[in-house]
Amino acid sequence: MWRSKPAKSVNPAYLALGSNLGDRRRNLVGAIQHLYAQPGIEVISGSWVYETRPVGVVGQPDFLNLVLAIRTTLQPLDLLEACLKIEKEFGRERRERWGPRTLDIDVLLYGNAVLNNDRLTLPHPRMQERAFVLVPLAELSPEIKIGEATATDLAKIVDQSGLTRAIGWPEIFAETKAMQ
Ligand code: GSY
Repeated sequence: MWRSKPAKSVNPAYLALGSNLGDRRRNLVGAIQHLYAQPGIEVISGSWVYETRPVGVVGQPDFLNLVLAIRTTLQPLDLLEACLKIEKEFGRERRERWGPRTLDIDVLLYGNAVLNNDRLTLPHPRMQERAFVLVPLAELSPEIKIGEATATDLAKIVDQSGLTRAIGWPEIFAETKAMQ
């Protein structure tokens, strides 16, 4: 008897992108373009791109950071793999744990999933301390919960002094489309 395959579930997720080496804007636009082209990922929207002071290793260049809202049929580890593959295409070498990078893509949230294994922790373990993640996330989804608190509540209590709005999402979206 012929049976149709069960439909894959579609899950909301959030990705944080950052770059502080090379042509940072081009790195982000290129990464977003790759995400648009990725089967199983639908990019829904993006935050402002922020110019941000580095957290962790000081003395490295400032970052450009943004957060993307996506919908995906990929399972969390497959989504992570897809992000790592795109990072690799942009020549990222993991030279220094907290050091400079051409492109970083972190999976922040995947629906309400709570996961803790050697490859992926969800929600992202350091997102609650990072203004460069919380501020753009709160912009996209003010009420989204990270544990018990909303992104907006958490964004209010982190130090936002190293963040400046640099490029609006419509401009980045247009550049992504022009690249195709
Ligand atoms: O974990 C992301 C890489 N990263 C960043 C970043 O993306 N932005 C800022 N401002 N500081 C950072 N430190 C690290 S590590």
